[in-house]
Amino acid sequence: MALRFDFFDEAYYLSSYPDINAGVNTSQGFLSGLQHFERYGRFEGRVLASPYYNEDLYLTKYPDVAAAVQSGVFTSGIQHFTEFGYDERRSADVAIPGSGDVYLRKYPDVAAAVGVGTYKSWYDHFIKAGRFEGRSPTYFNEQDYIILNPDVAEAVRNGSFTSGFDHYVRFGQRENRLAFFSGTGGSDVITSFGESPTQLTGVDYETLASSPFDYRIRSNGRGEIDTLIGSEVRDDFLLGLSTDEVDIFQMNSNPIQLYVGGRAADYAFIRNFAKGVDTIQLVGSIENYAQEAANGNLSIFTRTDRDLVAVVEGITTPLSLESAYPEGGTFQIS
Ligand SMILES: [Ca+2]
Ligand SMILES: [Ca+2]
Repeated sequence: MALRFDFFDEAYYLSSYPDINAGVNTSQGFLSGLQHFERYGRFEGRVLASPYYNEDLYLTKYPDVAAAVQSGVFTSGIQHFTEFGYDERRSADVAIPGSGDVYLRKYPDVAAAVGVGTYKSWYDHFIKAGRFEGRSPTYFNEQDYIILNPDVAEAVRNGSFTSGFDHYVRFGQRENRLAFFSGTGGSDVITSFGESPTQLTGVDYETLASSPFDYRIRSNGRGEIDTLIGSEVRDDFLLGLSTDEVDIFQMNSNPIQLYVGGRAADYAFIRNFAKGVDTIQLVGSIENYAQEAANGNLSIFTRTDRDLVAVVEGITTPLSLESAYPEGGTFQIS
């Protein structure tokens, strides 16, 4: 049994447990938080050892570990993780909701390195290298977060954080900072997370630094079936985007409705939608769309072509107009 502490984060541990922090470097204390964690913390259920370890996710994902904790073989999931789980590649989903295969899809060089055994798992790469290289194991949109948070951009420049994602995981998600999650030109499963409001878009786009709510679109959803999974707080699902292709008078943008052209072969499947809290953004006006409940879900079609745009899980009554952004040609329903 080789103990694994690579994922341990000294600053995170000490700020999570002030009592341990007070004992470090005192006459009766410890040399470091790591020393405390190694000797005592991992047996005491001190599970806040890293922003990239989530005890609840670990026990939910692995019922055998949960049972072993229940019967007293281990005091906590994190004890199991340090002794066995890390080496058993059980790290696939323990870091952050929605992390995992995303990392290998986004970074083929990592997939290759894991394939030949240089790293045990995507998590092993992320912990030892990726997090210091500004890589993210989720669909968190780094560029958007940096553009909208100049103070974070500065903190990343001066080395206080390895990336905007690093800032969001440690602080931003509890500071009510808007986070963005966006996909690729293929079919994606995108999970947002955090205690801050989020925006989810299944397609690939570039945000304009000069105008953060205008986009240059790299994929328009045609042929894509994206699953967008909201968090427990407010999520805005953007299924229509205003773009930078403004007219000569700079009066109107050229809004793009995503997921049209392929009828039922392209749409966004929206999960965890909270009516009255979350919103769906579309192009044009609400009269252009038909909303129909079937099989416990709500389908949204374009009225003229009956082209499926969205299926909203668990919603059986039509959504109503919440707000509109006429300059961008978009509106929001909830
Ligand atoms: Ca996509
Ligand atoms: Ca469609």
